[in-house]
Amino acid sequence: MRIVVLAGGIGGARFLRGLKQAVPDADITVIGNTADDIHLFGLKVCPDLDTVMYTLGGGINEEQGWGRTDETFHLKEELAAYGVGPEWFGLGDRDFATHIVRTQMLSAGYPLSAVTEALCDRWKPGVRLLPMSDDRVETHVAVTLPDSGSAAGSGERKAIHFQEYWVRLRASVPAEAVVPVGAEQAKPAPGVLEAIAEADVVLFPPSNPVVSIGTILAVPGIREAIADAGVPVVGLSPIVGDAPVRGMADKVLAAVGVESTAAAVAEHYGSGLLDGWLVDTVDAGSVERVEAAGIRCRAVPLMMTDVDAAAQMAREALALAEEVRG
Ligand code: FO1
Repeated sequence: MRIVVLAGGIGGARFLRGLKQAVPDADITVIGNTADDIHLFGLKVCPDLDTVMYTLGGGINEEQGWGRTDETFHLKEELAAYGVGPEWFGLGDRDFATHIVRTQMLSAGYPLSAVTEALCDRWKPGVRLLPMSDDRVETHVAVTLPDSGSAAGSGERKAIHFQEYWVRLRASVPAEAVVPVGAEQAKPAPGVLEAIAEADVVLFPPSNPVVSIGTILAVPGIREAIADAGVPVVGLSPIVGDAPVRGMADKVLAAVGVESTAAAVAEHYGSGLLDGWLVDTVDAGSVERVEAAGIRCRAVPLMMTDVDAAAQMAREALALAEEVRG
């Protein structure tokens, strides 16, 4: 079975680990979000690709869900001693090596897709990991910073990098707009459209519908390829009991005018894209609303407490795919 999965960071990576356990013989292609990518200290950092690669390759910091296990922060401390930041983004020594190799290869002219393949040679994630695009796409968030009452510029509206919104501000101010800068001009990375065309099923894990899956779908050609593939497309709700399972998805959902409920996220994707949708058992009451929108819906446990739980979610998603296939 050929499965294509659109993935953001932690939610996508943990779901993929379950999917691999559920169907060890499946041929899995992951289309990873790269709009969270950021240039820091002259290096290109790809948080979502790395989170998938480290999680499936056994190198992830399990508690955080991002970054490396057994990490140290000497380099960051040395940079801070020179007054070189940002101090709010936690890059560890082991993780730095990945960004150095990636940046060297990019500087030598390799596209991000080839660099990702080279990095995966080491980590052997057991899936084919493709960036959504080799072109630069960067999510910016429009915010009005709180009026500090002092300096000029306080209370100003500005666009900031997604990581600054997510990590430095911890989404503490409303996201007024979320813009995947560069998406309109971006092309799908080599292999992306081919993988979709050859897939037996496409899955949307419980990743952020706006800044993860939303940005992948914003790359021209990807949404159309999925809608036209003629295979079941099944998603899993990242919202359980009207709140995000992890992260702050509700903040960015508000920016695109979508309420933070499992049913509203399904409607946001729409029946033109989605054939099946899994909600958590606590949201069983929303099954009818989703089905009224033309999307087959089932309520099953959606908390990825461990790999077995994630594997069971993957089995449910594949069972729903078979059901809609008819
Ligand atoms: N998330 C944090 O909350 N704080 C951090 O300092 C941080 C650093 C970081 C470094 C490398 C990396 O691959 C991911 C990192 N993340 C961090 C996670 C990341 O910011 C986001 O969770 C994802 O971009 C959202 O998918």
